[in-house]
Amino acid sequence: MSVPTVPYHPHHVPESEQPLVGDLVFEEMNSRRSVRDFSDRAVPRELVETAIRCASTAPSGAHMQPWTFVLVGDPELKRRIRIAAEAEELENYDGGRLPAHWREDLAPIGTDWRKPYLETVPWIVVVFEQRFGTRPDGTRQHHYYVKESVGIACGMFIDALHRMGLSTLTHTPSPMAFLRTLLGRPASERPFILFPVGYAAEDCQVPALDRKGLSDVMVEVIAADLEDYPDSSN
Ligand code: IYR
Repeated sequence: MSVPTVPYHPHHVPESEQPLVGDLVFEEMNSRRSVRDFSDRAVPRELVETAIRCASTAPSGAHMQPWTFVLVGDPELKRRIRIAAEAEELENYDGGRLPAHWREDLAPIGTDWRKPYLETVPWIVVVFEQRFGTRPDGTRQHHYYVKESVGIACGMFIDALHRMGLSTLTHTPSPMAFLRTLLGRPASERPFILFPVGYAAEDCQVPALDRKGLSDVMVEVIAADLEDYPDSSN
């Protein structure tokens, strides 16, 4: 049984405008930064819902859409999340759970176990991966490429927030199992990333980082460069 098809109308950009559009998209995405200093300024719930709708347009294995976005605006629940996250991070940073090389790599970024922003922000969105689903008849539905699918959705969520003028941080207060119990999610779901969502604080500072350039992240490969490749034709 196959699904019916409908004509696809690709988002059209005239060829002459593509380079400019590309540059503008890059400028916008390159101006995004992860933020740890948030304002307590209110964010309408609809904006976060829109970002979640954007994220949920992501491609996914067999179109299973194996994600749940848990929205938290309740101050008491944000407080509980902060307390539990800080307990894990205290063990990471000061209890020796992070290996020395990891602590050294984080030192320039200046992070520590304290996560006050978890209470400052108007919203926390915790993205859960659904390891498997449940069909209406109660049987188990396989999910495929779950991490890839949820990772892509999270990237799109981050970009959607940024385009609306909001800020976030990809926070993984590892191990994150506490989020499943704290937020009452089923055993089929696993916390993937916790996103504090809000406006960046007015005096927000971010590390002066450079991004890798194109030549650092891209290689073009042609067959002629691969003479030694054990090809089946020779
Ligand atoms: N989850 C910890 C540690 C941490 C890890 C990495 I990799 C970072 O880029 C930043 C922090 C924390 O949030 O502090």
